[in-house]
Amino acid sequence: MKVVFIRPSNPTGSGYLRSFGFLPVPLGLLQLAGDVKEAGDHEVKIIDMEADQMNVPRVINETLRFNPDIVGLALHATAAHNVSVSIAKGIKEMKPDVVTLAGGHHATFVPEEMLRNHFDVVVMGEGDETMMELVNIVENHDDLAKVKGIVYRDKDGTIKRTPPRPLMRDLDKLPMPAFDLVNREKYTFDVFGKNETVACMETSRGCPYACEFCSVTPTWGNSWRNKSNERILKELSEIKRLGYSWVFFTDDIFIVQPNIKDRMTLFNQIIENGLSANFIAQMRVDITARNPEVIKKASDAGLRIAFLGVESGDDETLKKLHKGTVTSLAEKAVKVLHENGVIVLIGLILGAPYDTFKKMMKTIRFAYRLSDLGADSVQFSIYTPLPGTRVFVKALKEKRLFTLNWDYYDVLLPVMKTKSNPLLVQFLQYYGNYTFYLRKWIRGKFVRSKVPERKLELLRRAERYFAGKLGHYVKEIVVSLPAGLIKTARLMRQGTLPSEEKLQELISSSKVIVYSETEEKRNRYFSIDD
Ligand code: B12
Ligand code: SF4
Repeated sequence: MKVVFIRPSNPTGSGYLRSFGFLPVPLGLLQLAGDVKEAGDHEVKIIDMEADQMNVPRVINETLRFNPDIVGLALHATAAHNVSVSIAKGIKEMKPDVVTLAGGHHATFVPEEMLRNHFDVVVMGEGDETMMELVNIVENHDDLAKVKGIVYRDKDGTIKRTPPRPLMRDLDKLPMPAFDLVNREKYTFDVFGKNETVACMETSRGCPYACEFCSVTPTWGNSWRNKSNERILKELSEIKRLGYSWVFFTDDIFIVQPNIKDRMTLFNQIIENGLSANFIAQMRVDITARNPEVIKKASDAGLRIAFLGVESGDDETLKKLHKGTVTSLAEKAVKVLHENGVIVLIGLILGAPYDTFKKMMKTIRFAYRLSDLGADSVQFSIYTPLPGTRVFVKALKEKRLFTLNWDYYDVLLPVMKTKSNPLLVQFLQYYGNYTFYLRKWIRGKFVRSKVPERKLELLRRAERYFAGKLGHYVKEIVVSLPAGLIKTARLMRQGTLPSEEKLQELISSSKVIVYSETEEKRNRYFSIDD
């Protein structure tokens, strides 16, 4: 079989690429390619729309040139929905016998919509074992009903769901990701220099928490699984051999309570085996704040950037978000990371249904406070009800959504009615982002004597990059902000509501927690705050 996997880009592209020149390898697709190769004698190609700055016709042409039997698109990001549909449509028109597949966080929760729009099969949640089976079933013209964990269109046109596939218990059984299918030089991290390249690696899957806005828990279940340290070291040495200078650990939470001891061992083993690289990881503030010795060891092993999901500067809001942390822990976490020479990127959310102007300003001021404690960079996102989450179901039931055009669900535009005016939320998002850096610059905190040496060197490199991008930032403020405000104002006026039938379909597809086998567990997850 000939299989093409595609990473689509969304209309606004990746915010990280625009701001930091950060584009990591498409790990999900490399993993799936590894899976397919393990499943049999199949040929695989990866097309990365983002890395190659491709438009839809070029993606279609390039796909067809390979003459594939199966084409799979990764729909993590909700905002990549429409682009993916256009790609599938173009491919199907030219080659109707191709089997089109969709997978990833978004596709999992809107399978009917995908199947009505030029996709033949949607793979729910974890795709590895499903993909290994699927490729052979398609090759043998066998019955799709035999494959667990998919939604597909039957020959008579009806939509069928097969029983859920249990999660893989042993992640060490995963084949190695097929890094040979991509060109390292395309995966860059320009903020630190032109030759910096970024690989991705997952050491675990899932998250034991259940923040109300996040689609990770519904996608992977409320469970957390990890690879053994031996397997992690094997993958790391392969990545090092390939010459990547940065490794982005894609784990939702890189250190969770049950694996603290294992992580300490891992960091020691990385040091002993000379496998240190520049590491980037996503962390919880509570675990970081409470385990400074682990952070020190992580930094010694190579942790250079930590993304902290701080979310809010208001404790009451954090409670409502079901974050399970408090602001004092965020302060401590930033300090611990900073003191250990780690660059700190903080993520904050504005525009939750219960956010008021006062609370949002409190969050912005909290970002300043964290900046004074050592936070280096900020990302203000707009609270977005993503398919699969309970806030999406709630917003649908309460008819709060302005639009179901997925292009707008890029976490940068307000898409629902809340207590605050969406235009204000959007303005504050820009205001928060830009004043954070302006303030830093004016106060001269960017490069200062108290910054640990490990971090200072990277910050100096970043400074040069940002200086070169001043034009881009001015354009963002002068062009993107007014354009965004106009777009939002139009959306608010339209306020298109889906038909009752569509509404019910979205609610029931979104309420499927892929790996929560019992009805009772599912109901418990969705009844929080109902
Ligand atoms: C790495 C990462 C990025 C990277 C690279 C993204 C990429 N497309 O490869 C960067 C930094 C560029 C990025 C950008 C963005 N991201 Co991001 N990102 C992640 C992250 C942390 C890890 C993804 C990953 O590599 N996982 C490991 C691999 C092995 O798993 P996987 O990719 O999920 O694949 C498995 C299954 O999902 C499934 N599968 C996936 N695709 C397919 C396709 C087929 C055909 C099949 C059969 C199966 C299948 O099988 C795979 C193997 O089991 C996830 C969170 C997470 N932990 O998943 C967020 C996440 C995917 N990102 C998210 C968001 C919002 C964004 C941005 C919109 C942010 C922004 N405003 O800029 C952009 C969108 C960019 C884009 N065009 O896609 C959200 C998506 C939520 C949503 N429904 O929209 C997530 C879930 C984070 C979150 N908790 O909210 N992201
Ligand atoms: S936001 Fe982070 S901690 Fe919360 S559920 Fe998602 S991945 Fe887990």
